[in-house]
Amino acid sequence: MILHHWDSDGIASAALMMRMEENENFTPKIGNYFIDADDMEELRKYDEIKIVDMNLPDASKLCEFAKIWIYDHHLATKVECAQEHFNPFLEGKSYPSATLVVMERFNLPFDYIVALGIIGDNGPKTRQLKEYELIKKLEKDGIKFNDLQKAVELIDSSYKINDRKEVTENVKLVLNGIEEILGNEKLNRNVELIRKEIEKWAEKAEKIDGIRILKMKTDYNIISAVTRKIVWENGGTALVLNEKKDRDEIYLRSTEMDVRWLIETAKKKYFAGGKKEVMGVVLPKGGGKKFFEKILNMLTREKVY
Ligand SMILES: [Mn+2]
Repeated sequence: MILHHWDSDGIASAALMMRMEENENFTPKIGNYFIDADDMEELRKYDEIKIVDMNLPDASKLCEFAKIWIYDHHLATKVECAQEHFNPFLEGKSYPSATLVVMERFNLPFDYIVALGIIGDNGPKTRQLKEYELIKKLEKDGIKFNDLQKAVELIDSSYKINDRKEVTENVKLVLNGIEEILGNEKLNRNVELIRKEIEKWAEKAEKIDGIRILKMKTDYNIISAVTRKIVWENGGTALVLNEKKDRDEIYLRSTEMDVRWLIETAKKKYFAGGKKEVMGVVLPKGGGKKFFEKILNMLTREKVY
């Protein structure tokens, strides 16, 4: 069994594994960076699990019933019970994608699948990476950077519309080549739906005390894209709440302040992460509103503006 992240890098890394050895594949419930009880139940059926592009805090629990192998590039600490934990980060080296880790470990050639992982995790910043040279060399085989970017958008559309089954099916699609991905009608329809949904919500943002705020309700995984659109178009700070069927989400992005202190505050109670200019928080259903008001209060009361 190959257990992989739901984004392009995870799907492409699973595809590289699958090309070496036919296997089944599995992604955790979208949004869960851990194995919940249902997923654990399903995984218990397998006695060999290869984990790619995920740093699971509970990976060692899998060792109770399976042999595990891990190929990853996230910040991690060594999982001692694994047959192999290959992550250059354990030696202090940062890799731009898990596909590069799998490529290096198994002496694979640099191809479009490896490139999809890099572009998926790094977006337009890919142009600044040393691997960009290798991606440009793929052009002689008719594989253009623009097409790879478009393919990543199509592959990522499956998790954005929250379709877990489609995410796992995309692993085989990736193995069929770039043309197959670009020509996939379902994925192209997804991209259009997502674009409209992002637009619909982003224009509803209101400015209160210098902050653009938005409360939305969508099961699409687009809160980061909606927040980014609000900030890119207006500058400043945007705070967004999304109430989903099974959980609440809060996202904050700012061009004018360092939000890391807020991440630390959020981490005390919820699953939170981010960097200097962004924070994402996942909260239990119904818990979002109160914390949203609390953040808004802290931002305005502390007169950051
Ligand atoms: Mn990755």
